[in-house]
Amino acid sequence: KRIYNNLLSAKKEQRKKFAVLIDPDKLHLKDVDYIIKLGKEAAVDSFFIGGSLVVNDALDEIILTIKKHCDIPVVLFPGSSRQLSYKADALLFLSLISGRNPELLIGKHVETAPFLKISPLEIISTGYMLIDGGVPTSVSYMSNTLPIPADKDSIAVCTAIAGEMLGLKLIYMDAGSGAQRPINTSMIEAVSTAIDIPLIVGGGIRTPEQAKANIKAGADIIVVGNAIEKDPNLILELAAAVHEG
Ligand code: 1GP
Repeated sequence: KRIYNNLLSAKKEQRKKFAVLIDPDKLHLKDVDYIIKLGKEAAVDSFFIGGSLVVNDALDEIILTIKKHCDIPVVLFPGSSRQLSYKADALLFLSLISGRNPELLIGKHVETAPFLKISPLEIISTGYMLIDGGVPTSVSYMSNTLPIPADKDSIAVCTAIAGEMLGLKLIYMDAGSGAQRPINTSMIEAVSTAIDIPLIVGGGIRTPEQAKANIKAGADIIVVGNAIEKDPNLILELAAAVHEG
């Protein structure tokens, strides 16, 4: 449980973490080298890999390229049960607890459990909460679920507490990739004070100021994908803002 234990000790010591999200559909293999170079320079804490669809077969190749050049952990953040690679270090075993689609609460988990059980991957059970980010997101469409309204902090809090009580090891609050509005800091603050497990926040974060505000509000890990796809150099400033705490 190397990766999860590391997250727990980082939380205890107030060391905040920054993850770069790589969507194999959006990032070309030829650009991965540059992202890795910047990731090393910025001491990025992990690469999350996944997307809503992933229609190409670059998953393994991207992971192998990362592994060849650095030892930054690679964590699968799967948009579907097909996004599995034994080359990664860990997998977020996502339960979409903000939604009411049984397939994404337990169905897919039953189907994939026997494969994951024998895999070398560290499996980290994660309560995934979709929060309304202003525009309909791919996740919302693909999962056939409604996100939690952006101003309903109490619903988010109760959902996160329920996830923690069910034994989930992480809570991931996501406004969805490319969200118009990232999650309100008031909601992040309310959720982070209500739970003891690490809190991941992502979706629509574009600036170091936003990343810092989320950290100050109680997020333990910040994930950015879209903004980095547009301007990879942002990795340096975003990671610095998060690591400064
Ligand atoms: C999406 O939380 C991630 O699932 C990251 O979102 O791509 O908008 O940074 P962005």
